[in-house]
Amino acid sequence: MANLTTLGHDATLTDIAAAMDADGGVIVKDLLPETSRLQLLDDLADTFDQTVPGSKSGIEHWEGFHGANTRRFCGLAARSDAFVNHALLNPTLLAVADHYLLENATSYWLNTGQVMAVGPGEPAQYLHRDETNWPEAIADGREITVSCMFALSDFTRDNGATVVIPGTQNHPAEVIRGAQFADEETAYASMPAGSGMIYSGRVIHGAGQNTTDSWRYGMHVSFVVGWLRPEEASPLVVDRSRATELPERARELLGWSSYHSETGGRTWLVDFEDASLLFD
Ligand SMILES: O=C(O)CCC(=O)C(=O)O
Repeated sequence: MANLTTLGHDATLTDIAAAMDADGGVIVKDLLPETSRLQLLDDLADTFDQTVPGSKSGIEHWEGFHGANTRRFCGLAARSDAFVNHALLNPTLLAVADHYLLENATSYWLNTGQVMAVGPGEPAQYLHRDETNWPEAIADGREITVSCMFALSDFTRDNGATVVIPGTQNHPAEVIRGAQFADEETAYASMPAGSGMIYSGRVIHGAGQNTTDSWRYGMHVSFVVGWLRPEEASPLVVDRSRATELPERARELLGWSSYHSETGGRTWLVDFEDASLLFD
């Protein structure tokens, strides 16, 4: 079995980037303060209870990906201040996103904030790369998306801890949807509740098999370069009145701001102006 490095809450960006460069992913303990983790569980409890396990897509390939006994839902910034203040604006995660994504873009935004709760008896998800969502944009050596899987409950090998294949972030750029690796190449993001596994959009990974009778409660937060369209249409969910209540940086990350490329291109404007001016 392979391993991922586990770092403490006070890990520096240098430590985190060194582990990510080596393996494609790194576990940071206590990435979420305990009070925020409990608040998140409380804020999301009703939606969790109301969410029917399985895929809403109706598309065979996505049904397999989403899992028949996995509960998924988004719109977390609309539902929880704790999500905004401690996950979306998590300083460690933003420092990592700055480090990898600002090499390839002048800004980035939220790709998705998503509960991924793997239920009892769920088989392992097929292995994939997150960047596969933008097949037209993938390129060797270029990071377009960075993710974090926050453990809202303990993650263990038995309950579906994320499976990661360290080193595969350096394999050639190609669409990966389903791949096989030997046991000795495979790591499991086993981590205590409150930890986060921060990982490259290029590393091959997937949800593990849950052989227990309880739920593995994960929350995925990912960012994507500002010149690509995110998976989740955040500004259509976090409406303007909710956005007004949020810190400016949170609003920008949720799409209430525009993209300005280094060479002068401008997109996602409101009547030729930066979308953030709506709040002036
Ligand atoms: O739930 C997990 O551990 C990973 C899931 C995942 O990678 C995904 O659905 O994109």
